[in-house]
Formats: sequence, C-alpha cells, structure tokens
Amino acid sequence: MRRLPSEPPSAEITPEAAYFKRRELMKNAALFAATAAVGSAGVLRLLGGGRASSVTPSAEPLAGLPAGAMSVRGAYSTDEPRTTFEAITTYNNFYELGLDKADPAANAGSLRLRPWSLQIDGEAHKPQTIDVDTLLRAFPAEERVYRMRCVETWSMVIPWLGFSLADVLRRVEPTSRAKFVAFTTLHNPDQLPGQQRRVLDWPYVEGLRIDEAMHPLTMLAVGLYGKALLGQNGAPLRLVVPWKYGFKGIKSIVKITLTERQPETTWSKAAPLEYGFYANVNPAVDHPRWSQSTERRIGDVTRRSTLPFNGYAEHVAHLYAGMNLHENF
Ligand SMILES: Nc1nc2c(c(=O)[nH]1)N[C@H]1C(S)=C(S)[C@@H](COP(=O)(O)O)O[C@H]1N2
Ligand SMILES: [Mo]
Repeated sequence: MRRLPSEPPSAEITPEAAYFKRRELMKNAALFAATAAVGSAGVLRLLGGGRASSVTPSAEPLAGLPAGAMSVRGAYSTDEPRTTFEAITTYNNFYELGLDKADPAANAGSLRLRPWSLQIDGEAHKPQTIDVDTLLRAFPAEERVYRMRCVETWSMVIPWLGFSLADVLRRVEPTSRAKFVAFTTLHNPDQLPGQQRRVLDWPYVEGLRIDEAMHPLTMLAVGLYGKALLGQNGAPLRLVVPWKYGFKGIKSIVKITLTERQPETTWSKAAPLEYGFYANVNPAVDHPRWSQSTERRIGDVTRRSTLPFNGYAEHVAHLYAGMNLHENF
C-alpha cells in the first residue's frame, strides 16, 4: 500500500483549471420536483423559471441560485482566519487526479462537470436520479466556514457553499432499514486518469452512519469562496463532514446509496489498521505511523493542538456515547 505522506511539500501555484461548459439539463426536474415537500412552490418556480447562462466559468459565482442565498452564513461557521483560495485550490488530495498536492489542480481539466447526475438509491421509498443543476435549484446554497483536518496532519479553514445532506436524503424518504449511507465517486479513467493505475480500489467509496449523515453539520458542498467548486476540490458535488478526517469528504460524487449494512470505505479497505470507518478526528488516537495530537494549519508557521472531533465535540460527541473510540477509530 502506498504511503500517505506525513508532511506535505509546500503548495505550488498552478494555473487555474480551464472553463467548463455548463449545460442546462432539465430532464430530471419533473421527477425530482414531484417528490418535493408540500409548501415548496418556490422550488417549482425556480425549476420552471428562467434560463441559467449557457457557460459558467468556474471562477464565477454559482449560477442558478436565488439572489442572496450564498450570503446566508451557517450557524456552525467558525470565525477563524480562512485559508487562502489559492491554497485551498492548489494544495489538494484527489488521487484520481494525481498523487502530489499540486497534481489535482493541474489535471482537473480532464474532469467534465456537466452534464452530471446524482443517483440516490437503496433503502429509499423514492429513489431517483437527479441532475446536478436541478439539485442546485432545489437546495439554496449557504456559506459554512468549517475547519478541515487531514489525517496527514495538515488543516485548513474553508468557506464552503452547500446544503445539508439531510435535506437531500429526506427527499428520497429513507426506509426504516436505512442505517448507513454509502457514497461513490465517478469511475471514469479518461476523466480521472489516476484510475488507470490501481493505486486504490476504484471507484473511491465512503460511508456514514445514518445519524452522522443526517447531522446538520454534514453537507454536500457545491462551491467555496462564493464560487462554483473546482474539479480539484471535488466538483460538482462533494461531501464535507467537518469532525472527521478529510478522507471522509469524498469528491465528485455520482451515487448515494442508503444501506442496511455498514458499507466498505476505500481507505479502510486499503489499510484497515490505519484508517477506520469512523475516522473521527481524535488527538488521543494516533495513526500507527504518526501522532495525531497536533496539526499544521496551512499558512501557519507553528503547529497547534488538534481538538477532539476537530473542535465540533459539543455538536457531535453525543453520537458516539458509550462507544470505545480507540476500537472504533
Ligand atoms: N474521490 C476522492 N475523494 C477524496 C480524496 C481522493 O483521493 N479521492 N482525498 C480525500 C482526502 S485524503 C482529503 S484530505 C480531502 C481533500 O480535500 P481538498 O483537496 O478539497 O482539500 O479529500 C478527500 N476526498
Ligand atoms: Mo486527507
């Protein structure tokens, strides 16, 4: 198994990714709207009204969102200094686009962001496949400034744009058997050339317990710094679970499956003794090959202490009451 570097090299500045054509595909709109809760007439109006611009440069504000939606600040946002846009978009882990930190930004041009659809299936009364632009119209994005702690011991503060995963899951009406949620990244070796080599078992898969997935901190991110997400950050749709190590934040998601059994996850398949299913940030449980007690916030010179649950303990510790967090790492 390939090692995760324990201390990354300094970020390199690479040219911004190329612009992507954005296509307006409404074929799933009717199906998705039909499942909308009573009182969502506003959503239907958004779906029916107006034309989004035909080309959205990736450095432009997100199209198709209600005016002002992006300025709504999530209740859980931190006011710690934000990591720079440049660092967030040029210092990445996305092994499908290369193994070095600068590779994803350099190689993201091969990833086609539109058309893109998200399949939601499994233990749901209303499984469906949703075009990503329909999703963007149905769920107003809000800004949430979260800490992100990579298992490699670097961290960032990222102003995401997105919405609660819970809101999306409620639309498909999970059955009583839905105990876990499984996520799958796009599997396309032409667009994600790293998949041409068996560095990991592709496609990348991740999972959450249903209560973790429904927690209001858990989000699907569609942008950052007020702009549409770039390929290197997992566009067009990426999971963010701020109290867990960064590898739980699966990128470029094409499928979400509600399951009865705990799903496999890429890193615990690759190295089960090093990466667990839970992957809660925990300074008291070291990685077998390095300490997790401190971290380097990108942009800082000195290291700082890592906080239990990445500083979100008051919001999420109750989810793990009675569990042995050394065994369930
Ligand atoms: N599909 C996929 N998702 C992924 C990864 C990956 O290699 N492939 N890397 C993970 C890791 S280890 C981290 S730390 C975060 C990094 O997200 P960022 O590059 O947007 O900061 O993405 C996670 N999601
Ligand atoms: Mo990571």
